[in-house]
Amino acid sequence: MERTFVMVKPDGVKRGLIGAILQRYEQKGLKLVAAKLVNVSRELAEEHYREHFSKPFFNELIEYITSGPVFAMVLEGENAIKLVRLLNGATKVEEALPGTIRGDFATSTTYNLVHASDSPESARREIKLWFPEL
Ligand code: 3AN
Repeated sequence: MERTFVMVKPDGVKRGLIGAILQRYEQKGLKLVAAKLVNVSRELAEEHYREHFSKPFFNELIEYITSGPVFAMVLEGENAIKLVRLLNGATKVEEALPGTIRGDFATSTTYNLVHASDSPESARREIKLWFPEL
């Protein structure tokens, strides 16, 4: 069994898509182990996205993720990390295929609705950062 950190970002929460997005993970057979609505501080945002610190879109990313509550969760299942990334779809909006969350609901690479850990190392780091009690 593998665990992954996933969040519905502020645009998803504002658009009322938490239920629709969570349904896709649950339908696939992934189990929700923890979840909460979080008002993200600048500090938490910068720590979460620290690998993007030097990217040109870093400031925009921090503004976006702190612009309203996010729905943070931990999902568990076999190959959970890979499966959630498949369900989310490609990062670039023009590459996100229909049938994926981004492909069906997102129209922007910046405002792309969901985040999910991309490796076992980032899953461990992100779960510890967002759910230290787990
Ligand atoms: P993913 O969220 O698919 O793991 P990352 O980790 O490469 O993608 O990027 C983190 C976030 O940074 C993305 N979800 C998106 O919001 C933003 N982002 C990534 N690439 C770009 C880009 N070229 N222009 C603007 N925002 C971007």
